[in-house]
Amino acid sequence: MTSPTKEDIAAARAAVGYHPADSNGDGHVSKEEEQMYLEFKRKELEDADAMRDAQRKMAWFSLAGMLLYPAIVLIAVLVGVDQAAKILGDMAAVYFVSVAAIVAAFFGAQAMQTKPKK
Ligand SMILES: [Ca+2]
Repeated sequence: MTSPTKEDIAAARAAVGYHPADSNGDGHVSKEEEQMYLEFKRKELEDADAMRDAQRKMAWFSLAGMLLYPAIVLIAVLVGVDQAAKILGDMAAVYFVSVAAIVAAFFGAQAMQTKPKK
């Protein structure tokens, strides 16, 4: 077999489509295009990382609120603000379901993302 000629490479590239870094579509990745592409990729990764951090923080915050809720009710009773304790008690049902939904959505999304893609 002979080594691929320039025409072969061009044909292969045409079949696959342009390289994603080749933003002006001239079939050649220049230095600027390469840098732009790498910068874009880096930003993408940073965004994904920031999103994961935000979601994790939210899940932890929700869980902490859920665990501290009874303690807050207890404190309200002990301090003697009965009205606050009563309102917190009335809110509890809605609150727990909402927080459970947030946490479930977080772990569900995590599970879906970590599942290997076929
Ligand atoms: Ca180009």
